[in-house]
Amino acid sequence: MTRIPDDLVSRLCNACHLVIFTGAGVSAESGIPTFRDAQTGLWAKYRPEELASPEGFRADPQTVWDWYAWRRERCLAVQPNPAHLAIAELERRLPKVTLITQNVDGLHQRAGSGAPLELHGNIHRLKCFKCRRDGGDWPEDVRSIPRCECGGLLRPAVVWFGESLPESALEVAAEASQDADLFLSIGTSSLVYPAAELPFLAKRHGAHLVEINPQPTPLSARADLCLQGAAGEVMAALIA
Ligand code: BJW
Ligand code: ZN
Repeated sequence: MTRIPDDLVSRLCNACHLVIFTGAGVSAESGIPTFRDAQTGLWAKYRPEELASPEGFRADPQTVWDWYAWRRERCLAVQPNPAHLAIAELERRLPKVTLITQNVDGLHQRAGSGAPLELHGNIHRLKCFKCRRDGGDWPEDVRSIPRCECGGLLRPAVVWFGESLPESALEVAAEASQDADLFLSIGTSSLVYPAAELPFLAKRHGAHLVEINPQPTPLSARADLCLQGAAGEVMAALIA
C-alpha cells in the first residue's frame, strides 16, 4: 500500500483550490492502453501522426474511422477504476476542485465527476471534418463514415496533432492552474503540448506540485513530490 506523506494529507485537507490534471495512465487500470507504451500502447503498431492527424484522416479516412470505432467500443466496455472514483470523491469533499483531462474516454464522467475540462475532446462525439460543425453522438454500428449536411465526412470530436485545443476549455484550465494552491498531475507522460504546460504554469504561480506516475517524466524534476505508483493505488490511499 502506498504511503502518503502527512504533509500532502494536510495540504489536501486545507486546499482552497485543488487542480487535478489527468492523462492516459489514469485509465490504464481500467484496461485502456496508454499511447506511448512501446508494447501495449495504442501506437505500438502505428505512428501517431499517421492516425491522429488531419493528414492521416485525409489520406485514409476509413482506417482512422475503424481505429476510433474500435477504441470507442473498448471505452464503453470497461469501467472507471479507483483513480477515477477517488477523483470524483475529492470533488465532493473539497470546496473547490477543477478537473482537467487529456483523456477522451468519458470515464471521469461515468465515475461521477461533474464537468471535466476535456482538452483533447471526446471520443463519443462527432464533428464535421470540413465545416467543423458538431456532428452529435457517435452512431451505433455504423461501418461507413456518416456525412454532414455540408457533404463533409464526420470524424471523432477529438483533438489531433496540429489542431488547436478547444479555446475556452484551455483558457479556463490555464486560469485554474494559475489559481491552484495544490496541483496533482496524474498518469501523463508530460510530452504533449500545450496541455503539458499547465503543471509548469501552476508551479510558477505558487502551487504545490505533485506527480503521480510509475515512471519519471519531464515534469518530475519540477515537482515538489513524486509518488511513484499506479494511479488507482495512490489515489485510493490518498482518500483513505
Ligand atoms: C500510469 C499508469 C498507471 C501508465 N497509473 N500512470 C511545443 C514543443 C514541441 C511540440 C509542440 C509544442 N507545442 C505543440 C507541439 C506539437 C504537438 C506536440 O505536443 N507534440 C509533442 C508530442 C512533441 N501538439 C499539438 O499538435 C497540439 N496542437 C497544437 O499545439 O496546436 C497549435 C496550433 C494549431 C494550429 C495552428 C497553429 C498552432 C495538439 C495535441 C493533440 C494531442 N492529441 C492526442 C490524441 C487525441 C485523440 C485520441 O485519443 O486519439 O491526445 S495525442 C495523445 O497524447 C492524446 C493524449 O491526450 C496525449 C497525451 O498523452 P498522455 O495522456 O500523457 O499519455 P501517454 O501514453 O503519453 O503517457 C501515459 C503515462 O501514464 C506514462 O507516463 C505512463 O508512465 C503513465 N502510466 N500506467 C499512473 N497505472
Ligand atoms: Zn460540415
